[in-house]
Amino acid sequence: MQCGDRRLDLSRVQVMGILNVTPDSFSDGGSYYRGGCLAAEQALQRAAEMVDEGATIVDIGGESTRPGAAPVSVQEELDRVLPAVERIRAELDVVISIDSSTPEVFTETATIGAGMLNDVRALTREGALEAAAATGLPVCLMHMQGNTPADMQWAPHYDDVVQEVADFLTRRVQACERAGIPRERLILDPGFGFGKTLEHNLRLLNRLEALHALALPLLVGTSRKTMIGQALDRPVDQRQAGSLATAVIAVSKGAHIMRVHDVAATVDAVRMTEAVLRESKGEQP
Ligand code: 9MG
Repeated sequence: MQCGDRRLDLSRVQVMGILNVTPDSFSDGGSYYRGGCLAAEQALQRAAEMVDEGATIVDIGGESTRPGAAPVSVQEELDRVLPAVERIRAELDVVISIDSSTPEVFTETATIGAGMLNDVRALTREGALEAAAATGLPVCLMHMQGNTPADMQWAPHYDDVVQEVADFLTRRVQACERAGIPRERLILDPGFGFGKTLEHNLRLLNRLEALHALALPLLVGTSRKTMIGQALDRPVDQRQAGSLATAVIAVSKGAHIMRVHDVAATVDAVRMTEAVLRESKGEQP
């Protein structure tokens, strides 16, 4: 997949490292937001570590998607994200993904070298489809029940979670195509933890193959999420093993990109899973 001037080989699973540049970072063990240049330098350092560990994509987010997180103005989001994108773009050979739903952020970051857009709202904000189309970049469309991270965990309900997620993503793919974003530039994500109970998340992971019916690459983000805390009764700083287990399952069910905090451990888990899968197809280890 062409990501700006860099190419992503989706015939192997790619690991996307999470880089939050928000003051209330979710669970990466430390936010890279300290205001201005210092934040950008720290974001660069963390991104460099993740690239050394095998990440080929870094996902930079300036708006927290944690339930109940305070909304952020467009200017604030730009102020958080742009310096980090500039520094990482100048120093590292990595695809820069922009975790945002904001049209102005798509436009500005694309101008300075972002390689893909990752929108948890699947381009539903006003002007988002048009702005994303104009960047020419690939877009990850994620499913979320409820309109915002603030209200998504309010009694999530589905008659058939897998079917409803697939139907939503199908409608968003169609909306993208109508707006001039071709299928070749789309990646899909069931949105683990976004408006879903533990049971919904486990069902989606078990039935991930069902989303291959849409014939697009799949991105999966389960790293350190509440679903792992609930299944194992573990606080956020003790969820690495559970996260790796979900990565192995996702890869064995055909995920193309894993969005994670623990890059080195995930790369090993993913490569091992791929080796086993290759053997099952009679290929060289
Ligand atoms: C920003 N963000 C947080 N969780 C995510 C997930 O599961 N998928 C994607 N695409 N983005 C996410």
